[in-house]
Amino acid sequence: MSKRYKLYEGKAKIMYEGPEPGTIIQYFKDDATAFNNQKHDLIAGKGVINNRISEYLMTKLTEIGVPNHFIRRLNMREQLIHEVEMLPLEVAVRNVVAGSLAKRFGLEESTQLQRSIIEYYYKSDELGDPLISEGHINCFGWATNQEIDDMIILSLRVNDFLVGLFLGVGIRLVDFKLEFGRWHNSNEEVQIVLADEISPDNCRLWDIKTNEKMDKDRFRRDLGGVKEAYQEVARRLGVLTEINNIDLNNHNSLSVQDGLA
Ligand code: AIR
Ligand code: ASP
Repeated sequence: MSKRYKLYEGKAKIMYEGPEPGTIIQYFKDDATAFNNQKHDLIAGKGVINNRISEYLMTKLTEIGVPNHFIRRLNMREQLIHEVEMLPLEVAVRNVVAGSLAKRFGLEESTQLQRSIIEYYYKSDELGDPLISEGHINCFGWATNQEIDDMIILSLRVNDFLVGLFLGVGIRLVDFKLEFGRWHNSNEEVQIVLADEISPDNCRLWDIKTNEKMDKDRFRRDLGGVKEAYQEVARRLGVLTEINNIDLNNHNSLSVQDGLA
């Protein structure tokens, strides 16, 4: 494989310079981290599964007009994306009480919320991603009020769409985290677009009948069966049908052209 320029390496992904200006290659690693990197492991095949799930969901979101950074999948672990200026924010959308919301307010997990809640976190490993308000975002110059409005509208549209999509395959979308970026589009305009990934790494997904967790909480809470749960999400969505359990361990960046993707 030819040498490529690595732009950035995160906990679960690596960004390489793309083939054309304004493009980036997003590589999905098998690394799983939680609690600010205190917990770390490799889940063989996780990157392959997340690449496919995120491709599927971003493509669907494009179809309903939610602007996002996804261009196309390149191979088992990589996708081509638009280069965007990432906002240093995590936007969490919650439909059901779980995780840090349950902890913060001493609430029982699994209580359905009367309306969806949007929360913002400042992305900073050193500070442990603190919860922030729109006031902080605006005052510290992380996004304008217009950009905050755009993120809210997009987040709620994504939520409505994904709740229905997952319900259709027997999964409750409890909560999830989105990240946004500024994209300088072809008309020289700057637009807020959805970026990063949407996968079981950043959604809480519970089986509708059994409430079994099918997401990264299996890793965070040492429940086991992480890869199997991610695979089941992929299977229900109808993606990654050609790959079986064993194959997943061996796939690196095999290209679509090799007929293996
Ligand atoms: N999330 C937040 N930071 C990183 C991730 N992946 C996601 C979680 C969960 C939602 O945001 O996976 O779906 C809310 O997380 P929490 O921990 O605030 O309850
Ligand atoms: N930012 C955290 C991490 O990946 C989120 C989590 O606990 O999953 O380390």
